[in-house]
Amino acid sequence: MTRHEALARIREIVGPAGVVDDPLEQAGYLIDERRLYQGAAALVVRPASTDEVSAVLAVCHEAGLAVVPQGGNTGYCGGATPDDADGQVLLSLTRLNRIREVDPVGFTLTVEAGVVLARAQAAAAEHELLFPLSMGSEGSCQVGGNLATNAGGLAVLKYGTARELVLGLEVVLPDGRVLHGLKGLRKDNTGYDLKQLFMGAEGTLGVITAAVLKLFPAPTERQTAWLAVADAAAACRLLGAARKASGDAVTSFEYVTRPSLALVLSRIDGTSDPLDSPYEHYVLMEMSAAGAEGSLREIMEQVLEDGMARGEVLDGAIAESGPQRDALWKLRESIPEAEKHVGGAVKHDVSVLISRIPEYLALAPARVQAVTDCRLSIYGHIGDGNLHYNLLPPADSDPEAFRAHWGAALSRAVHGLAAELDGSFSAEHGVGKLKKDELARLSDPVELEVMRAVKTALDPRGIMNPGKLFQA
Ligand code: FAD
Ligand code: 2HG
Ligand code: ZN
Repeated sequence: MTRHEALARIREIVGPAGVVDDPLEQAGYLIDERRLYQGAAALVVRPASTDEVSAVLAVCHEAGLAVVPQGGNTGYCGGATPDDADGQVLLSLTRLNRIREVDPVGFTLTVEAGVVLARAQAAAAEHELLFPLSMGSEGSCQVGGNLATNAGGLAVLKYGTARELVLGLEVVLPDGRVLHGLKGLRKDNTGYDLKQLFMGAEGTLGVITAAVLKLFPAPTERQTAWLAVADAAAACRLLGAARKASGDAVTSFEYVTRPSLALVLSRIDGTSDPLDSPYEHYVLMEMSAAGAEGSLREIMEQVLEDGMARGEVLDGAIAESGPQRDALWKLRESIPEAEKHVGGAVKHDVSVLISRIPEYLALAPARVQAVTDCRLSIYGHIGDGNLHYNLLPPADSDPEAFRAHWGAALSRAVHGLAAELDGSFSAEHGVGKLKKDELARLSDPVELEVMRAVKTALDPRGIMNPGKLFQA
């Protein structure tokens, strides 16, 4: 089948509603969230069912046409953007957006890949249940994209990353065959756990079309506190104490440094410092529980009092209402937007053992300043050992020139230190195009060989998202 014939056949499969021809409409699919990559496509298709995805992939497989899956296009590593050679098929999952089933007895939710994360959360909430995956992009990212990147976010400490929330997966393989894995069993030891291969694979092994997700009782009480802490080591100790004292009710434990908070306060409307004086280190701690009305408040207060007595907590404010809680979360969740206002951010997403966070933070400034002068914006999910060690251009420099000139060397320094401390250079955002050289540089060679073997076994023609994850 020629390329021309294949593209015509794909048009027939999805029909006119399944093709985006208008250049203006196409544009949004061809550039990534961070505006780091601009691509082109032979065709932008939006199949409406698993059968259509399967038929499209069968044609692409036969014709040797590359396929780039795309969910909400909020990814940070350019994984959902085609290359600029005009030869790849951009396959958007947006129309696979049905909630297939909520099972309030088994606590599961079956959704198609294109369901926006916030909609999946709302579908669970209708049954007084919780789908706990949560992140700043939840209004646009899709469940399929979350699973393909094994997303993290704001409640990993309690509920795990995306892959830990999945009981079953439906996947279209590169040749069009469908792996029907939606039984949703809690126990099933019948050989390899194949679904795990596709989560975190960033679209390089197949297209996720649906998933059975785990639900939990919806919390009936939340306590949220904004705390000034002595330093990162104090924050880590406080985390352990809070987990023990609350019977593991700590759902989020987010670290924010003063420069990141200052950015938010100066750039984001409607924000204000909850504390009277400025401090260098903050923690946003949230505890939540189902069915234990009233008791968490006392526990939170006791944890803060004990933390103050040990000198870990310097000051703090506990939210007294829903709006106050939202205001505290806005301070944390607006940091990426505030960084966007500055421009030129060289962003990182490293992880180390929680106990090594202080060591990482002590060593990193000298490593980056040895590359070039820059401003630090450090925050992240320290409850998961995950830091966003973001570097901003000096006040007087051109943001884009800063990133273009220094970005790669700064990232090598930040990632290299994570590797030295036995950590990861990509904790939750994935690899995509942006970090594939780092995967080659920093991964164990045996690990890489096994990954390539899996890739070759499942996608022998290399049509799934080429140029992502692996160097050519
Ligand atoms: P896309 O960007 O469309 O795609 C991401 C990758 O998955 C690509 O490689 C793509 O090819 C592949 N893919 C997409 N759908 C499928 C599918 N159905 N089958 C196979 N492959 C597929 N991430 C976090 O982990 N934690 C955070 O806290 C967080 N906060 C964020 C806050 C903001 C403001 C923004 C803009 C982003 C944030 N992100 C965060 C990054 C991003 O939202 C996540 O990586 C998210 O999981 C991507 O989902 P998506 O649907 O947008 O995927
Ligand atoms: C977050 O934790 C996201 O807010 C985005 O993962 C981090 O923008 C960033 O660097
Ligand atoms: Zn994050």
